[in-house]
Amino acid sequence: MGSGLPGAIAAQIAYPDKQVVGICGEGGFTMVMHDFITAVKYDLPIKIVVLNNSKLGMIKYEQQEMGHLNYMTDMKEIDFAAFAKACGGEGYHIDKLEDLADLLKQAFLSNKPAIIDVAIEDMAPLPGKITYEQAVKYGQFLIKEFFTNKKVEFPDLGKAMHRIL
Ligand SMILES: Cc1ncc(C[n+]2csc(CCOP(=O)(O)OP(=O)(O)O)c2C)c(N)n1
Ligand SMILES: [Mg+2]
Repeated sequence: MGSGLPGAIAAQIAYPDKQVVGICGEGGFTMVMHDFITAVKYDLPIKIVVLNNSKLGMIKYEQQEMGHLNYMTDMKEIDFAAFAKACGGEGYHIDKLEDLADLLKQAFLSNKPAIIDVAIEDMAPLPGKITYEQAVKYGQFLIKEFFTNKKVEFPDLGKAMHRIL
């Protein structure tokens, strides 16, 4: 985690004739985002795609799968496109699928370093196969969530079935 941006900078220096693209979650990106200034300083035309769900998604679902209530997994909404511009680079914000192709094209036609902040859905990552223990612990999370926060949100059982059977 946190290696996407510095990795992209290093790759662009090592391969100046290639187009380098870094893809990161917003949580990983915020660990190292100040490094974007380095890309601007050295005119590196890297494109960083930030998959932004405003949360530490993997950890959120790991906590649930272990039977815990969520703790400290929500991030504040951050305007990464504005940050990119403030650093002297280019910033794009995409929150509609219809805008994706056009804005990506715009970003790739430019020679400047760019951050492409893409809003993504909040979806549980795989395990491809859900084990019995994971299902029991997840049940504990649902019950805790109900008694503590008065919330009941069941996952899509149709989809989950495919991962149990
Ligand atoms: C250096 C480091 N710190 C912490 C972790 C544990 N960790 C794994 S995924 C994750 C959250 C990632 O959040 P984000 O980058 O927003 O991706 P998302 O899961 O939301 O797609 C954390 C804290 C790690 N893998 N590496
Ligand atoms: Mg995230």
